[in-house]
Amino acid sequence: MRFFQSILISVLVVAPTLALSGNPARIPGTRTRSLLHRIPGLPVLPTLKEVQSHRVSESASLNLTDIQFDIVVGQQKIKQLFYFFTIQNATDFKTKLKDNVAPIVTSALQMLSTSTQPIVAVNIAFSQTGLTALDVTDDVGSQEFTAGQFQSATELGDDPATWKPELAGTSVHGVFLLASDTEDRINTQVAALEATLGTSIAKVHSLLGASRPEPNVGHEMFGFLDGISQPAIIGFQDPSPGQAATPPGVIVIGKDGDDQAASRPDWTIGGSFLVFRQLDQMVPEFNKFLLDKAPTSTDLTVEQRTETFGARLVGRWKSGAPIDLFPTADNVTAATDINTHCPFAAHIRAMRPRKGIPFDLGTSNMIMRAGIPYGPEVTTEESQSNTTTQERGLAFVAYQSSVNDGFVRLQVLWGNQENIFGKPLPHGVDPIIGMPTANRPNRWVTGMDPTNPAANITYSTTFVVNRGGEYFLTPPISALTGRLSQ
Ligand code: N7H
Repeated sequence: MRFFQSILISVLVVAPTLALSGNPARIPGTRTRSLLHRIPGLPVLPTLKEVQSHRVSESASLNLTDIQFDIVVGQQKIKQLFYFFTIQNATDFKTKLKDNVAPIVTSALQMLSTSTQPIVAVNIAFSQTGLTALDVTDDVGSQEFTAGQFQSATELGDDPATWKPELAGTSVHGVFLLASDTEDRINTQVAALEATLGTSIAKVHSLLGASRPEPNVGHEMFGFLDGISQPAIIGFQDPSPGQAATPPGVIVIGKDGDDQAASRPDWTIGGSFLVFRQLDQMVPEFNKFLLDKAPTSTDLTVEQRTETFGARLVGRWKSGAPIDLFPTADNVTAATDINTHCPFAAHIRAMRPRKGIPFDLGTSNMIMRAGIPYGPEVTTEESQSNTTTQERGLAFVAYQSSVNDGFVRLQVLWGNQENIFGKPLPHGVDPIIGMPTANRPNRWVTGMDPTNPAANITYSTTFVVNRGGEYFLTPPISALTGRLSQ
């Protein structure tokens, strides 16, 4: 039986390739180098062999040939372009979606081996206005998605004036996510898609993400290793020691763990809600803040004090080592450990409250992060003037089956609010993504000075500024040739 299941999966992987020679949207070629980094400390994906032998996928009945790749691979991409578009001719677009785009959309299964990865991995997702343009009016079970992200910009803590005009509003109908190892290859894929889709769509905005150069591969722009704490999807991957596990339906619509599974339209099963945010990071200003506000200590050099302060704000050292286990200095070799507690206000503890809260959180608020940095490295002039002059930051992407339980809960309740869960020590707001509010224009944190945990650091600067975003539905691949193109 297992033998036949393996054959079935192999056939599903190979069949589209055979059927699609002649598709102008497909760029030819085979891969010898993986599309993904293998970054020590980040969760390891199962191999194609493991999945084909059904060691991990059968219990969750995940159809990995139907799930788009970005939902499960996390933050190990080398380069990724976000290409936002509006649909201009729905009839024409539907035909091309079915005949040309769907066949080149990359599945989760395809990404698990270099030999099955395409030259450029392609995903596609639609906003509510995109579904409406396609005349798909089904209730997909998310008020946030239906309203669009701009509508709740203020509730999220954004200043709508910082949104790029092309993202403000609801004119973005969809987004292509194009991942590869070089920008040239991505550009070739863009040209092929544009030539194929013609005037059925028009580009609204694009953003090229890229992993940072050595020695910062895998690190976000403030310098911290990113993408460490991701939930293991039960049935897809075996959790590594200390890694939290989640039922698949917390991330994938319609699966075990999705509270609304019974009422989801059939065609959405195997999809996920994609939250996109273009988050500019004010790196020189952040570094200056660390220098100015680091708690004083006679035992540490200025550099050690600022490093320690930054680590306590995030909850991890730049290497990824948890501050909880290594409170006084970074420990590069321990960067693969996943910790359980650190300052209450620290970003990772705000985003995943752990010990010290009066109940077990469960798994329903977990998200799968899939972002990538964008923009150039900080220049000498920017460092010297402590002033950002070029846009850089994190193309934040998170997948979940409930935008409300996932991203919105994390940003609005746990990120922006002070003193959630009545923790023993007033702790302040998330120093990385917590936003100022009308009632609390200044942000503040405690727990930064281990010798005086109650000391309150108050500041008015914001180091992360949202330049716009949208809520999308990343449908299962079958919906591209089914409901969405009918
Ligand atoms: Fe965060 N950072 O560099 O400071 N994040 N984040 N994030 N984040 C994490 O575990 C960062 C943002 C989460 O279970 C790490 O991957 C930056 C948003 C969650 O331990 C680092 C930005 C949201 C976790 C950063 C940013 C989240 C997490 C530690 C914006 C959701 C896992 C490494 C520019 C609303 C928590 C790691 C856990 C970890 C940073 C944004 C959520 C270093 C710079 C918007 C759930």
